[in-house]
Amino acid sequence: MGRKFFVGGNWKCNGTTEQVKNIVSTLNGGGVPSQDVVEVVISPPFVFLPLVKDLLRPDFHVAAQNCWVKKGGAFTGEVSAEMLVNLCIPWVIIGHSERRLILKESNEFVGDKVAYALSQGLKVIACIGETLEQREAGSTTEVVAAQTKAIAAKVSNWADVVLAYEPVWAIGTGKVATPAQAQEVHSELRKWLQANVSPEVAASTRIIYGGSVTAANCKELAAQPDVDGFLVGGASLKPEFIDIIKSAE
Ligand code: G2H
Repeated sequence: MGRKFFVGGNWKCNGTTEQVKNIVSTLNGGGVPSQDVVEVVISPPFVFLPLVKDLLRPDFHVAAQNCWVKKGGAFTGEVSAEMLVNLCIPWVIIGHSERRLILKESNEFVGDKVAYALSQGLKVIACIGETLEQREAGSTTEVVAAQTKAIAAKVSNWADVVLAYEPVWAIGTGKVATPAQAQEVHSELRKWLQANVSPEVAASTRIIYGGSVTAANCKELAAQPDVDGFLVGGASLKPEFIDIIKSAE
């Protein structure tokens, strides 16, 4: 089974109502390949999710950038998976490095979150990736394997999981991984899934790349056999996001 190209736009903590309307209007006017060729998911901050969902073209979908690890209740400031389901938000990003590093989310906590979100019917973009220090120490494969293992330990159905490899040193820095660097890690991850989950899951799970993806570098990255799409931050707020979607072709 072929893996459909996947492009996510992670707006992070950016935007005003007016800016959101402008970005959505640009996206709605853009000519992109059909849904049979590429799956596009836009992830605005929580507060803008209903607005974006209402205004966005129907062939694009929306994602939250996080959700709580279990059923909602007395957890001030959190948003539960149930609430996202109630608002018909189909996707959620979990384990982004900004949450792992700044908010100290551990591998186990991320694994629990992925499992709970899936159990409620959400689809998950699960993020993994090594820091510069870890890459320079030669432990990239070990680090991403441990992050994936913590997810695999809690998840039995991978059909609704997209794995996003985002090297921390490439995030928002302008230092994109070379196509060969991305391919190497994606290939290692697929081998890990084959050996530790199943050959079917390894063959069908989309592994997307994130970290300073732009219109200028996306084509070469997309041409790598194990790069199944992108999670785009800064460039997803700009018209060039349309060109990144087009790299699916
Ligand atoms: C990585 C990426 C989006 P950027 O965080 O998830 O952001 O493209 O700005 O590096």
